[in-house]
Amino acid sequence: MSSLKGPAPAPTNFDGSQLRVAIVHSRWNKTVIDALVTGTIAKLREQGVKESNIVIQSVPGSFELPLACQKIIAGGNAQAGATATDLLGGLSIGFGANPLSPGSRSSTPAPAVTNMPSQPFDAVIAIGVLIKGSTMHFEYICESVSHALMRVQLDTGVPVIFGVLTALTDDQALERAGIGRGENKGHNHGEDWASAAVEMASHSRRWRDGKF
Ligand code: RBF
Repeated sequence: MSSLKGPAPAPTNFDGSQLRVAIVHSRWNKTVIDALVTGTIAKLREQGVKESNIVIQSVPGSFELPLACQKIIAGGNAQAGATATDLLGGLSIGFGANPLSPGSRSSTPAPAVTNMPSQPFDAVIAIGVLIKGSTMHFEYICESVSHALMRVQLDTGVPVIFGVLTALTDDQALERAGIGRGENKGHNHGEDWASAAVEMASHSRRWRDGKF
């Protein structure tokens, strides 16, 4: 019998071929992190996201994830803006330049833009693994990180996928990464996060354009 838990499949298949996605992961509990990141990348690729459009960054622990997501989104927007300016070949319309007269363009030649990222991030996937220990850190970090990641996505308007496992035991964490030690290997939740990223990024583009 299929499980009651987990996401139902999306009503349509989403095409990730035009999307740019960032993965930011913490380095605490690295065995589990590595499996989750691998599962996430594999599923993104399966959904058509180009390797060159997947950016991976790491931070020490989960507590660092929200700020990293915020900065990465801002950096992606800045890159996209810079690329747009470069495409204009440094055209300057203002003091000292008459855009109507030939040869009045800035003397800076347009740099080759082929390797420049030309679009902001369509989604960011934040991956961390919190395992309950004997201190209150678990509760504090879980609470603040989940609230802060929500804030980042609402403040920026860019989908931030909640890829933070909050496990009571090591075995729980391993099973949620599909590498359980027992008979039950579990399921790699990274795959679901990749699908959520592609779906939310696709919806966001459509909704932004008023297409429902
Ligand atoms: N970071 C995690 O990503 N997962 C953890 O399970 C985790 N447990 C921690 C337990 C303690 C007692 C402390 C002090 C930190 C822990 N961190 C954990 C690191 C935390 O997210 C952050 O990187 C550091 O507190 C530095 O800001």
